[in-house]
Amino acid sequence: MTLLNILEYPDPRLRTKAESIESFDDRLSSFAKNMFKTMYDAKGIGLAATQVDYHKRLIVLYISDNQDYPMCIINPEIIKKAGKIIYEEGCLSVPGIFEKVDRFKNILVRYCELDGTTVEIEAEGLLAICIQHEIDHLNGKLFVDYLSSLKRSRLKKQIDKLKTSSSETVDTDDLPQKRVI
Ligand code: K1U
Ligand code: ZN
Repeated sequence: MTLLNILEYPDPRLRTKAESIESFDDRLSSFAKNMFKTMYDAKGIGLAATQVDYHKRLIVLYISDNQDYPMCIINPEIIKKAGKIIYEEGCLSVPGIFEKVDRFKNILVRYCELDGTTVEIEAEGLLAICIQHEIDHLNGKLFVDYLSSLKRSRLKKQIDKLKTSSSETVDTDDLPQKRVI
């Protein structure tokens, strides 16, 4: 299994609209395994293929308090939605930032499983929030797009600050090296 690289905001590749999956073969299963490994390693509860620069409609999820098994969701479609819920969301592509977003509370989702079977599930709470967040990724949308322009520009400064402070950590390769003679 391979650990995949997660793209970070504002990488323009995160804005790509993913295409439907047509072949349900061994290559797809092995890609899904790599997605699960990457999600677990990053301590996320979801991951969309777009985030690892693969522009096909596949999502992996593991929400332990809701659906106690890993889910691979291919070509998802929301066919019913109701209610409203506000939740402070995070995103593996926008590390360190958490913001409140409005979502539908209950959704009915139709999707394909890894073997190509079409299924429907009713989702609510965190599962519904996470599915909507991941479908947005497949459409090139990020949770920060829901924020006001003022909040977004504040966020941009916050991200730049986080990046500067992480690049200021001392690289020991730059220090004088002790030579044994
Ligand atoms: O798509 C992603 O970037 C994954 C994202 C999913 C998500 C979390 C919370 C609300 C909406 C969507 C994450 O897993 S962020 C990781 C995280 O910080 C978290 C983990 C458990 C519960 C809540 C947040
Ligand atoms: Zn995300």
